Amino acid sequence: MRIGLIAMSGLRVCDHSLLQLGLSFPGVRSRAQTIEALPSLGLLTLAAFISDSHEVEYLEVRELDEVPSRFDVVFLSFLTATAPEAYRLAEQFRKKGTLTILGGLHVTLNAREAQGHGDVIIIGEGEPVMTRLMDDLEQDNVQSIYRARDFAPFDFCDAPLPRFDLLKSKRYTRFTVQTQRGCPLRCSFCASSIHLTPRYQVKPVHKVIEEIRAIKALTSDPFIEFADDNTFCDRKHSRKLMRELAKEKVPWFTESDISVADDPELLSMIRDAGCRQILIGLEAPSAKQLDGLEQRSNWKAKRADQYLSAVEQIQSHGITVNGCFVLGLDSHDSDSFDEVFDFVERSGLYEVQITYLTPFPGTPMHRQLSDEGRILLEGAHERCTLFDINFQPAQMSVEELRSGFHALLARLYHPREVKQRARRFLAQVRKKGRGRFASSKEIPLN
Ligand code: B12
Repeated sequence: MRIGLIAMSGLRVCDHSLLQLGLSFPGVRSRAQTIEALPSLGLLTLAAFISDSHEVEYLEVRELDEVPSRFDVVFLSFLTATAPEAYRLAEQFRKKGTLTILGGLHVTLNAREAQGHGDVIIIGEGEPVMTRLMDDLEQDNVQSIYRARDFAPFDFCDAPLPRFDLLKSKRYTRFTVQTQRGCPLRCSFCASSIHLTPRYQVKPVHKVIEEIRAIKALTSDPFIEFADDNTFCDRKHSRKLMRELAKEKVPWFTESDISVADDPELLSMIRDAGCRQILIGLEAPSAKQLDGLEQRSNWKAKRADQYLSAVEQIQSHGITVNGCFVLGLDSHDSDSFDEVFDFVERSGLYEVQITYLTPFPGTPMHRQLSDEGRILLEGAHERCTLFDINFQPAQMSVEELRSGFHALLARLYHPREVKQRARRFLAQVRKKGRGRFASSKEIPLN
């Protein structure tokens, strides 16, 4: 069989004024380029289950001028924002007689909808299903739906090496590697891997290192982005991973919760292992605003009073923090924009990311807002970009949220602020004498 793996990568934003505004700022421009540059780890992972007797090709959707006829089967991987595009593409493939298989987070959360658009849909993680799916394809006995939960649970100890070699002829310099899946926290808006996996699990360290070496074999100076939700929850695993990563000498970036700041020894190991930046979902600057957001133990609200000291602790180790804030929470009013700006000023955060509260279909947040009649356009998946509004805020009009967001973005990414944040980061590093940067020119941008 000729099998095409098609990734719907790239930045998606409907609000073009924001795009123009955003793209004129340095931080946002570099992020947009970053987003264009990452291949789909999901598809490369699935490819590892396809035997050599088949021809496999990995393609980004932007590489397609027209829908190719050369494939017998295509695997389409997409997120909510790209679901409408993916469905249109699927329709075109099916018209050409290509068997079209759909999977990923959006399909998992919206299986009934996806069923109408593909010949086959996969619900949940791909790994448990792939062996059976490939057998069925080879025997011309494919089913219309496969659910990961009907198969033996996937264990990261059995994780195959993703087929990074399929990217050989392309010029990628950034790659994703997964060291863990799932998250012990349950934030109401989260539309990430907690919806795929039944439990939090970590990948054996030797497997992570094997993946990094496979990437190093492709390109001499790769940048690694860990496709994790919360890398350092398992402290024993983290220490072992950092020790081994340090030997590989690759720069990397990851996502974590704030508790990583509790462990200075681990922070030193993280820095020595090549970490350039940790992205942390702070979500909001105060306990009042965070109340109820994390649904297991209100963890984020309980941690809010440690935010400032935690940022300083991490950054003083020479690791930049990218603090992420969500705008449009029910506790937010027109003062909230200034509160975020003031917090960023006080914290010395090196990097900031602001996004709108986004009700991804299939999440508790979406169900709540839908029940309250507060979704503006049901089914408008293309608005699930984190940079477009599709809900009625509780204490503001949609226009107030939008204009407050735009103004905050302009303030945060003003070149003067960006420079000042870099200066403050260096000052934190020098004060503690634990980092390695002599001047802002040396700060390694992710
Ligand atoms: C790396 C990453 C990216 C990369 C690469 C995306 C890609 N092509 O895979 C880039 C930078 C391009 C990107 C872009 C965007 N992203 Co992004 N991204 C991530 C991140 C950090 C990791 C994803 C990952 O690689 N996971 C590991 C792989 C192994 O898992 P997986 O892809 O889910 O695949 C598994 C299964 O889903 C399944 N599977 C997946 N596809 C298929 C297909 C078939 C046919 C089958 C059988 C199975 C299958 O099998 C795989 C193995 O189990 C997550 C957050 C996180 N920490 O997880 C956000 C995340 C996925 N992104 C998100 C968003 C919103 C976006 C953007 C819309 C942002 C924007 N405004 O443009 C765009 C959308 C572009 C798109 N592709 O649709 C949201 C998505 C929420 C949702 N449910 O839609 C997340 C969860 C972050 C968040 N803040 O909530 N992203």
